[in-house]
Amino acid sequence: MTSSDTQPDCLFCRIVAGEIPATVVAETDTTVAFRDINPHAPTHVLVVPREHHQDAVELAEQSPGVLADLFTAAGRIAAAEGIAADGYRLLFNTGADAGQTVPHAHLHLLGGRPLGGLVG
Ligand code: D5M
Repeated sequence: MTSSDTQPDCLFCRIVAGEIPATVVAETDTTVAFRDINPHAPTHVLVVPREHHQDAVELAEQSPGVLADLFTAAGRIAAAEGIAADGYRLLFNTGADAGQTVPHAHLHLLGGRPLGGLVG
């Protein structure tokens, strides 16, 4: 799949466009962050690029500055959520074996409890 600004059938493109409701916690020119509908931690926010890219690697190849923007946004949200001092997890699932279910790059921000080891 190649990227474009938006994909009409993409769930997260539709959330970015305001066509599907979500609990948005932060927005920038390049990113939108909203609460995960199936949270795995007290804070579980998805930070997504406004542009459509199917995964983090494609985003890195095509818009590295926007990839950096996702991390900057996540750090600000962690601070706003009050979890920055205790720590939090940032992760991208990439592809089917990782459990990526939405083919629009999204950075998971998880925190608010001890998260344990990396492998689930
Ligand atoms: O993560 C995809 C995540 O997207 C998963 O944790 C559920 C979440 N999700 C799915 N639909 C919605 C809506 N409509 N709002 C908010 N969050 C949503 P993955 O890494 O692809 O497994």
